[in-house]
Amino acid sequence: MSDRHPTLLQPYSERAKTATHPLSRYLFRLMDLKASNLCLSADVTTARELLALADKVGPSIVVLKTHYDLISGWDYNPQTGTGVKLAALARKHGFLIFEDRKFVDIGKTVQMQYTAGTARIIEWAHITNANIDAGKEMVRAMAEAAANWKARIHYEVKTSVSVGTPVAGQFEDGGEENNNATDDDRDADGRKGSIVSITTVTQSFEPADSPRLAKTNEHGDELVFPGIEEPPMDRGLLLLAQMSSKGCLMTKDYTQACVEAAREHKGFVMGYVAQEALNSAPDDNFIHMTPGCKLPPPGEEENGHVEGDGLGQQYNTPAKLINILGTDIVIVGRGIIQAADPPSEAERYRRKAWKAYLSRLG
Ligand code: BMP
Repeated sequence: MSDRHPTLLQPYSERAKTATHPLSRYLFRLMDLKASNLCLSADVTTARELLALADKVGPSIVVLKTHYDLISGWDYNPQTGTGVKLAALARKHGFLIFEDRKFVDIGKTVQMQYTAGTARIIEWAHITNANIDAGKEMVRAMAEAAANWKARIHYEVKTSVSVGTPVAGQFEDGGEENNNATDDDRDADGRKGSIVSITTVTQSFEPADSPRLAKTNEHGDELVFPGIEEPPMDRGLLLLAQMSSKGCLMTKDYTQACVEAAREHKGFVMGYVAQEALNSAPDDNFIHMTPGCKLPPPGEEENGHVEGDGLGQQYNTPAKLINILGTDIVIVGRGIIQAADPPSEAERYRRKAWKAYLSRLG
């Protein structure tokens, strides 16, 4: 870590002005507005629990991190499913959604995993992350997929359904729909052959007039967090530069390759999942999100040692991560989820992490 990098002493409101990525600029402003540098890692087991937790803890956080693949009952419906409901809660409480997917594969495969398939992650997650062991080209592939997606969602698909009697041409040339059967095509009852009617789906593209994705969500669609506009439609990537787990095999060279990839793709890479600040070039202003964070129980020495989880996870306190190691957002899972009262525990984490940031500013 470069101890003296200027970003370590800059308020988030200042960093909002110079960050390259539109979503980073937005996130820094949101952090300043909510006085929060807390991300909840919502590692619960059902979609119902996920949504309830997001609604309760939403006021304390700026980012909610998901692992959609450990949630049972995840509803994949792109109009009404779990991603859409989560997006509505994100608007209501003012937080960004970060799907901790840790993409790693050849470029073509990650493009498809990111934008398509069952989960269509790009549609509901503002942020995702990548392990770039597969090489830096993967980042370019994801950036390209995100740019194409953004260009496409400036238009929304308008679907209209009509029921009518088919004419022969519809089956033969597969071309334009035509429900206006002529008298010649019909028998006395207005039917053509043995086919009575057909449902025709017509799709046209219309400009979307709002940056919202979830126009069709009935619950809470109108609720928007006050004090800041909705986030930009840009998607952002965090590079998994360092991990919190014991014996992690990510080398210094790998971390350095992440730093280079971030600089090469500033328009898409917001920053890192890392254990320390990695900004070192004069104009670096990447954001650092850090898992492996836990507080000692209330009443115990605030900066005392925190035991790992026995499965390789290692923990540091918000004070150490933010104030000493210079990261920006702490990611907390079980420290909050397993507390007797998660919303008040989230508030305790928010206060401690924010205090550590203020101490860093001096
Ligand atoms: P917890 O606070 O309960 O230990 O959860 C940490 C979360 O952060 C988990 O979702 C885990 O997958 C994630 N994570 C991590 O712990 N260390 C890393 O280096 C990277 C992660 O994404």
